Amino acid sequence: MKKVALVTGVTGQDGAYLSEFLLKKDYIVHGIKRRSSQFNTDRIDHLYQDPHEENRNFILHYGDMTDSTNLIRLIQEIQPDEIYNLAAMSHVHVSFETPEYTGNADGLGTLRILDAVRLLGLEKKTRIYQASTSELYGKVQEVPQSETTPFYPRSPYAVAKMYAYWITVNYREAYGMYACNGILFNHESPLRGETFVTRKITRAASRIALGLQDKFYLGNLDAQRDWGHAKDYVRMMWMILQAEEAEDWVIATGKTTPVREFVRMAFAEVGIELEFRGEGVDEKAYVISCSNPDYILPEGKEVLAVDPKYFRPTEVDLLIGDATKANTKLGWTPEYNLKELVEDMMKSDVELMRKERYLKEEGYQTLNYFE
Ligand code: NDP
Ligand code: GDR
Repeated sequence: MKKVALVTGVTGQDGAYLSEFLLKKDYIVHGIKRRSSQFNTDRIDHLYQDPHEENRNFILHYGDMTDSTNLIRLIQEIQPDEIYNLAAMSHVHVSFETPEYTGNADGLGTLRILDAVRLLGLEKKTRIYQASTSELYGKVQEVPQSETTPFYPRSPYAVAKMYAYWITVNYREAYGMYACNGILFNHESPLRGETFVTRKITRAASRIALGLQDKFYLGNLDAQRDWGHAKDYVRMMWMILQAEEAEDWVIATGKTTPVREFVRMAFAEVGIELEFRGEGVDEKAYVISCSNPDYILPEGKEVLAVDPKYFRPTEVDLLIGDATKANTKLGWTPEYNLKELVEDMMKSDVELMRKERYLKEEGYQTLNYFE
């Protein structure tokens, strides 16, 4: 019998990589997508199977984390062996603008999944993975951060995820359910949403190199993140649910890097060396050399400035994870280092932007948003 997985947030970065991973492991994968006014399935279109085909192993359903009856019905129909709860309003800055919705989808949404499994009597059948986050650590209490580090969330997103974390632990303890938190540190990829900082940087670096854009703006360049590759992290989600005991796990690379350094590394991939001058809101980055003949930028050109609108009301300054438990108990180690991650993202974005430049040259309207 094939194992059956249900993936919420299937249209997101992790949902796409996880679905690919599970399909390779011969699972039947059900995904929950939201009804939006346009298709939002770009990341999983290559997995799509016509609903008229027989014996499909990738099946999409409409649903929403704010709709209990929908979730109960889907879980009843699908009877999953494993649920990966990845759906969330996942942008930390946006959560300050939509705090109530974020609490509903990210916090209560997790309760809805857990309670549906309990109500349907699937406690002993269905294993649940909850997408917890290093944002729980928030204001620095300890470095590096491990499973025993106290939480101090610093955004409506992180507070909602803290509820989700504890309700997962509570359902495990109260009802003997196999429910686990993966406390994942930042993970990125060519599929990363365009408004998270790494993708914003790799898109802008590619666009600037190809002459599609003059400069770009970021917020806090001093923030430090422990960045890994999403492909390595979805593998670990699956490993977590195969472990004998249901537990909570930190997944991280153990190395941290400032946003400024990520910018430098991205531009270096297209042969552009940058120098940062000024401090705080006056900090800017300038081209000091351009070694790639395909991308000619004049020396001294300003390519990056700080815009305080990207500052958060409360910031998380430093994240660095200690994944010793996952390394030793589950044998997990990441395959990608930061340099390889930046290379992968830049390669993909340069290719995308070449297409965009071609379309623009042919007179077509292209998508320009930089939030
Ligand atoms: P994305 O933002 O790329 O994807 C989020 C997914 O959730 C999308 O499929 C989105 O659908 C869906 N979604 C949002 N709101 C709802 C809702 N109300 N009902 C149903 N679906 C909804 O996130 P990632 O793939 O990067 O992250 C996956 C999970 O892991 C998230 O929970 C995130 O908070 C968490 N996480 C991520 C980390 C990271 O570094 N990437 C680190 C730690 C945790 P749509 O496509 O329609 O918008
Ligand atoms: P984060 O990721 O908040 O860590 O949450 P993001 O890439 O948004 O920010 C990382 C850091 O970069 C700083 N920054 C900017 N961020 C954005 N988005 N845009 C900017 O212009 C900018 N300039 C500087 C931020 O202030 C921050 O310090 C991600 C999400 O995937 C969450 O869902 C997940 O839980 C955590 O990672 C772990």
